[in-house]
Amino acid sequence: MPSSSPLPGRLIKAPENFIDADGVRTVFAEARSGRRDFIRRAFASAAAGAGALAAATGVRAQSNPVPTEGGDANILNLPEHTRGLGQPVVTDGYGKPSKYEANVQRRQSPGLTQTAQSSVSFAPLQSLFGIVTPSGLHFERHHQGWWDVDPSKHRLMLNASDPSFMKTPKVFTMDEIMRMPSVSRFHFIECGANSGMEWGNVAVPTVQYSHGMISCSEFTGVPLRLLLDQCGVDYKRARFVLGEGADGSSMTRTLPMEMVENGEVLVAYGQNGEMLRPENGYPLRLVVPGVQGVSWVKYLRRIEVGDQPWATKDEAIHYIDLMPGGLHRQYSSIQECKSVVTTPSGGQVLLDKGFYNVSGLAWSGRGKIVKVDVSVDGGRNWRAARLEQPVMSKSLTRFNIDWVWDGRPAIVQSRATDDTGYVQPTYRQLRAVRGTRSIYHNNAIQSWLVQESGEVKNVQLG
Ligand SMILES: Nc1nc2c(c(=O)[nH]1)N[C@H]1C(S)=C(S)[C@@H](COP(=O)(O)O)O[C@H]1N2
Ligand SMILES: [Mo]
Repeated sequence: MPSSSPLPGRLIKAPENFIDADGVRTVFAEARSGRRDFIRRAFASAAAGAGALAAATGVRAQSNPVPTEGGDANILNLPEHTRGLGQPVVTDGYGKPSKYEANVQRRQSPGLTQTAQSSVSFAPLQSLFGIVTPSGLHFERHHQGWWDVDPSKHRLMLNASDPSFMKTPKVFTMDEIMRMPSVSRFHFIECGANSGMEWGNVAVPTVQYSHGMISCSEFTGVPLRLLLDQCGVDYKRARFVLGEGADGSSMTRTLPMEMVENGEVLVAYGQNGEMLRPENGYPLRLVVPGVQGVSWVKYLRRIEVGDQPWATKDEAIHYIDLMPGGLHRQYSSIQECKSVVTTPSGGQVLLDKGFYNVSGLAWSGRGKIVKVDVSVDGGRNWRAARLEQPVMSKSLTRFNIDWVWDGRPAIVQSRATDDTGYVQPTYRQLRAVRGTRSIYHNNAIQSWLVQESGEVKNVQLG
């Protein structure tokens, strides 16, 4: 920030706890009785009550202002940690975040799902820096709960729907897979249903719930192509691949062979330098760059090759897009170019006029981000944000831009462009093609209204 700039504005971080245990029970009861806008109302009442209070207390602790006279006690009085002996090494064989960061948690959206086994937890995007999602904060989507699978007993089988498509079907142990030549790549995974609650109208208050079904990691594994080559696949005839998970959800998804042939699809065991977390498919999962999360089969136990798509339950009944004419789109798997401002974002409060670093994330399932424009006036004027390095294909990209808030209402938006030239659409443009009854693949421009009070609200422009 140049020294001539106004003072940095202070900001209350988004309240992380909206609802207590009682609130969650109420929301579940309302959901069961079929009331439609239960999520929005639950959030609204919770934010007005406990949430707002917690936030107000939180900001005092966070900002801890320097006194104008008499000196700063935080400098003048040497704290215990300067005078005493610190903790020894290996207090924790596996380290944890600071206790002061305990509020940064992945969270379930109250009332969204009826069971916690077939559910979603959202990553706290408002609290993260850069592009990597810490593994313990990675969003989760399980159709039938997660397992900690014993890697010594886990097997990956490769076979074909017709014996003539594959010379030698094989079974691999984890040990065999981990001894093969590996690659490590940064990719985002986004659930196709991310932002899905917002199709019809504004539904959730914070970026954690509107966009938190995305995460980005460095994945390590073996290109699936390598395993198929070892089995002697007839690529002329076997044009499709099926991945199958070992959990009770029978998660099975078809991939076109082109995605595998170019070496991008990985059979991965590594995530951010260590083994996958159990919640994310330990010990083996598919990494399918650019494609919606459901195809990233966890607890991967079988790959089948065939000459046509399988139309499994997760691609015939679920993960289809209802179009305005009443027809469904099927196999719409690529996550199109999208972005979101994570600060300032819904639930946060700007306390002063002045300088703010507007920061956010952009991504595209088709390649690299080449540009992110930011508007603070609801899309009338746009300025190009700085893209922070590294900018990688089918990965998250961090963007930042300076903004001086003059204290008047402002609508903050970001609009990403990828290297195919595709520009992220407005809600109006997206709904003109897709209608309002979809669940999946909502990549519309997100709007955050900064009110005169400084409170930031999720809004949609007509
Ligand atoms: N075996 C298995 N794989 C699965 C699922 C599942 O329930 N079981 N859920 C899918 C869905 S819908 C998504 S969005 C991603 C979520 O991956 P994560 O939990 O690592 O974030 O996993 C996919 N792979
Ligand atoms: Mo998903």
